[in-house]
Amino acid sequence: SPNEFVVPEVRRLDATQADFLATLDVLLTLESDTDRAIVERVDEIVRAVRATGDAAVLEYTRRFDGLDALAMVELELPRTEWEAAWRALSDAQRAALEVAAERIRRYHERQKAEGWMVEEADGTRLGLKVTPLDRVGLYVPGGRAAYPSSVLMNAIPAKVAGVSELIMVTPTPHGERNPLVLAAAYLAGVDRVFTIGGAQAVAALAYGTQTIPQVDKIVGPGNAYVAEAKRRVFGVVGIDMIAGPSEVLILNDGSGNPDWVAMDLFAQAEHDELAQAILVSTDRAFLERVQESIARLLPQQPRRAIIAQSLANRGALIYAPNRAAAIAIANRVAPEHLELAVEDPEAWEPEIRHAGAIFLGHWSVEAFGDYCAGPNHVLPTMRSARFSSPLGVWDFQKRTSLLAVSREGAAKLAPIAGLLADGEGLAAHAASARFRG
Ligand code: HSO
Ligand code: ZN
Repeated sequence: SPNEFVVPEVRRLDATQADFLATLDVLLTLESDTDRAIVERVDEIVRAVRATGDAAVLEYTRRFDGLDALAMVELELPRTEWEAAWRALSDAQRAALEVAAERIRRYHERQKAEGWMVEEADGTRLGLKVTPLDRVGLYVPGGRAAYPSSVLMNAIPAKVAGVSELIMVTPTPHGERNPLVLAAAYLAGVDRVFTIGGAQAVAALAYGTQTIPQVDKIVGPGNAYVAEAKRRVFGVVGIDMIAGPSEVLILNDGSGNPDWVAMDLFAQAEHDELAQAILVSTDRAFLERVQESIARLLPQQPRRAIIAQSLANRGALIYAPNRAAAIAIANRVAPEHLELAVEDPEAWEPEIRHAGAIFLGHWSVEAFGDYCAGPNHVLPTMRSARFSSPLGVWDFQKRTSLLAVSREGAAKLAPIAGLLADGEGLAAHAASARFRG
């Protein structure tokens, strides 16, 4: 009960202290050594699905999800059922999902890449052709980790890119379906839904079975088995990033409402015990006030146990002496979400180099980005914002080079290619080039 609940003391760090960076780095590190047992179990499942297809998927689904289907076709959920899930929602829920989907679609439309072609003086033309993927598999976890918002965030960019067939898989342990997930799939334009999950579903999508079509790429979050299965089939199919726990870093300059900031930290921390919520402020008094807000607001939170765990494990309230110091911390953390809870966010933003998404100003709360602002909520975690980007239309499009060399262009390129081929000792390359010269 809220009365017995003990509010955790969130660790306090000071960027002016000598050992600060070392302490910060320890806080950011998450031991992610893959469990050997999981690797072996997944390997076995993938091999079995590859060898016997539907039979293995049916057997694992019976064993792990307690679903007794005689044939795979029974595990395909007909469109009428997801349409029914959509119609069963309240008008308000349908309207909210519709607005969210529409905003996400409109934002992602702008990400569509166009091919191009340039012509040189001698008539040679060079270009790039952009093609959507043919078939994509979307994994949606079952149970409490299944977010309808994530269905929208994964499916809409795929559809905007022009993917022809989007196949969703989602486990329904003992037949227990998540109507909001099915409704979101209906709204987002998913093409087929199978009620299978785990490593067996990933393997089925990667290799195809008698019933499940083979896809070209698999996206979507999942548990440790699903993540390992995606890693295991990578190369046979493409995969999206393998997401770590969700993170937020909030930068503050002393302006704003400490209750808002505390709640933003909770919103991240409530995802799970390993989620990370960090506040950096250039104002020591503001840090005190946020600690007070935490103490007052946390006991009333339904997910207070998870929030408390996560804040105690990986949270921090950090004092930074000035804006430059605060921004240096942000760039080192390279957070999934960065909130600039400051008076003049436009002055801070240009200095930020590494973040999955930047939320500018006190009104731009992460929850808007999680659900309905428009940008994607699938973002690089675990400091990977240093080298990777949000999920986008680009993840569902691929590029092909185009070369159209004119007769005149060939005369120019033949001696160059010939000479370079000679240097590599590749005589057939040299000759085929010189034939055109
Ligand atoms: N914060 C999560 C997304 C999410 N939040 C879904 C609520 N539902 C990762 O960006
Ligand atoms: Zn969230």
